Amino acid sequence: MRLNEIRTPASIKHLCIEELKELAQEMREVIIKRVSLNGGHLASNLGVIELTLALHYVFNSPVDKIIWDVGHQSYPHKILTGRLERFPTLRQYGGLSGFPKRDESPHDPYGTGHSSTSISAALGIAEGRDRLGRVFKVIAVIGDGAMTAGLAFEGLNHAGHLKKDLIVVLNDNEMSISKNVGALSSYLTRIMTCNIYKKLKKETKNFIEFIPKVGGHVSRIAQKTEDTLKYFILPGMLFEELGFTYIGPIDGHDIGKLIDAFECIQDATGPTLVHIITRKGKGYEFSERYPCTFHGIGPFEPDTGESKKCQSTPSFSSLFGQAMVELAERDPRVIAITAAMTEGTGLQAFAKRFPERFYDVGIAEPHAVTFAAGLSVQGLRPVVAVYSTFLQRAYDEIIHDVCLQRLPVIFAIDRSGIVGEDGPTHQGLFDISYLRHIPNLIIMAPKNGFELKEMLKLAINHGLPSVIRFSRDSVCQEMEELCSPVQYGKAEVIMQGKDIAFLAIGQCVLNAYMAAKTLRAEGIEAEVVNMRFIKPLDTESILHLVKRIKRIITIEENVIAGGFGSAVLEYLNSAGITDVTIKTVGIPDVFVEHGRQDILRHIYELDPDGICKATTTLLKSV
Ligand SMILES: Cc1ncc(C[n+]2csc(CCOP(=O)(O)OP(=O)(O)O)c2C)c(N)n1
Repeated sequence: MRLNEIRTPASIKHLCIEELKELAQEMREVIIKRVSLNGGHLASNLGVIELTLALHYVFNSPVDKIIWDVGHQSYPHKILTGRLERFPTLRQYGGLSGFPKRDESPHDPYGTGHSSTSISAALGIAEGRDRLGRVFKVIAVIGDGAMTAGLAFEGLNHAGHLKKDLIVVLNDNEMSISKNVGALSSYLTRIMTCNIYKKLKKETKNFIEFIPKVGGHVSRIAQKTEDTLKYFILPGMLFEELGFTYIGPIDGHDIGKLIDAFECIQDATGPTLVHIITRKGKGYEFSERYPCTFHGIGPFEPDTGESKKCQSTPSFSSLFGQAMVELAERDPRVIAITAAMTEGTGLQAFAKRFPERFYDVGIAEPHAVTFAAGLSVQGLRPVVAVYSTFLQRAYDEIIHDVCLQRLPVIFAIDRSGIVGEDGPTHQGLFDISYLRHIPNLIIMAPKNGFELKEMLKLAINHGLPSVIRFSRDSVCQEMEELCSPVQYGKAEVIMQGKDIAFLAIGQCVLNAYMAAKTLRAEGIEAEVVNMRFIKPLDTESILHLVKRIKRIITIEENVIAGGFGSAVLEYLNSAGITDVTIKTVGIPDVFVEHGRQDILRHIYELDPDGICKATTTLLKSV
């Protein structure tokens, strides 16, 4: 059977192992080709092809619910659940999402994108099922990286207590994006290499025969040996103690073994954890060799694995990484912290140069923040490098552990604004709104690499909780050339004008500047102000400005509600200034879908065209 004949997962149920293996090969080719064209999460998907086939072979989606943690590894699942034809549109605007999405298919019972939600969600679904007397299976598939988060442990803890019928598949490839870290990761490695396991594996044809509580003949054998086994076999004791029946480790690329395991446990009672071992990037030499590079990748040449992107100017992330190394050379108090995003946040060079001052805490953003707070109590200057969307997890820690105590923790918030193809779970469009109202916090946004470094310096020296917010983009050469000293709480005028003023922050300064240049050719003189500080707002400059210019457009890549534009409006209102017309350009009250950044910026009128249009409308209206 060919892949394109599969309309529903039920079609694979009559296939033999050999046919499933052929299908696996075909799925690999389809995924490699598509990701090489569209970009996406390659290595994680290649690692779960056999698992996905085995799950769909044994369980009956969509009646049975499969929840993919993070969801970045759901491409094989999408292909098997009727989305092969749409697969060429993967991650493109209007096309298939790169993550499971409830409104995309009934086979996606739960949307994911952020890590470590699957166990809690699966437990909730299982509890809801039982309350309503429904009958189906619930399976959460979670990676060893995602398992490092507190949320995953909270789910395990509660599952062991509720004792619901629930299957957790732990997909262990020893990798998060980069090498997995932490005590749990070491524990899982010990399970894999455990001598007792090896011995047992040799002595028994099939380890699954020893699984306790699985019914029938197998169950009887298992029951007898359960007590001895439980305390004899070290693997999985941690999970057993948490109330799970532990099964594994199982070779996650052996479809036959996976099917046997799932068939054995499908009617098991209580929570069951199936521990499978996979290889990240399996079946494509470049992703096997460089799983981290191929975790999430832009378009590449499939024959060579070479990236197709020719980046002429550096990204904000890499400039941040450079600045961190330079500042740490001079100031021994500087510490870098990441929650499993060393590469994404540009911290590789720092990690190499200062391994003893670098912490990858695992996918544990709340812990990263409170850990930083603790370090700062000792007089250190921890910099938490984190994506805007993932910092959402640590809201209370920012307030309670950092700002309330006025601790000098610095947040380097990367991927602020529109991030593009990863879609609504990853857009960084809320940070200004979830941070601006917190007392004691300074919030800055650089327009170029120079300002980014100056702001970092300022934050380190100032000793107050500080945020530096920057986007996923590369810096623009034209902006790089505009460098004036960064002064605390002060804005910078980069183009004088008289008809209208653009108050912009961060990356938006570039588009405001481009729009102002276009408008100038049409005889409209716009003043472009790089606000630099969202908090404290440069009210003095705004006050001066509104005496000269009565029309203002604020521009930000953030939701309008509670954002930077709101801060300007709040100020003008509190100052009793009523003779100024203001338009706030930003994201309305919607979740921004996936698609290229330029397409999304155009749709939300955040590009130079959109700003010109807003200008013309505003000038006409008054
Ligand atoms: C809360 C949160 N923080 C960070 C990320 C970024 N992220 C995506 S996948 C991933 C690693 C996941 O590792 P694992 O669960 O082992 O899956 P694998 O890719 O190895 O299959 C990380 C850190 C995220 N999605 N959510």
